[in-house]
Amino acid sequence: MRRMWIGFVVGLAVVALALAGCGRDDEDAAGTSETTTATTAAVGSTLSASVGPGFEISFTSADGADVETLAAGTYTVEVDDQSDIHNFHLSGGSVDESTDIGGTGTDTWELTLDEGAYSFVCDPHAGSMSGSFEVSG
Ligand SMILES: [Cu+2]
Repeated sequence: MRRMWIGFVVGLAVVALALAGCGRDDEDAAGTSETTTATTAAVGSTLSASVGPGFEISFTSADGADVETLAAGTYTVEVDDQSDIHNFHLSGGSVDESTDIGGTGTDTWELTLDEGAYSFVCDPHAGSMSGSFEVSG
């Protein structure tokens, strides 16, 4: 009877260790994917603002990752408006820059970003084409 009880306890311990191991692997995988989908960029660097040709809008750093946070400072923003039904409209702090809805083409904005919340949007499709990032002081 005592021998069966010990076997049961050892069995439980093995199952618990296996579950704990799986949990750690999942966390590692999630942490790795986060670093590739969100980023910050150095002050003074060039960022890319893009809209179209489909219903896509993005604000990315040089490595192609979505910008989530920036330090306050001046940045160069290369804008690529690829559609005559969309625009790229960036606002926050003292910044309020926009491309024409009916126009297409590239532009370069030199922007000084102060601390605060910023958002970018396609005005005609604000419900489905938008994003945001934070600038820290
Ligand atoms: Cu649009």
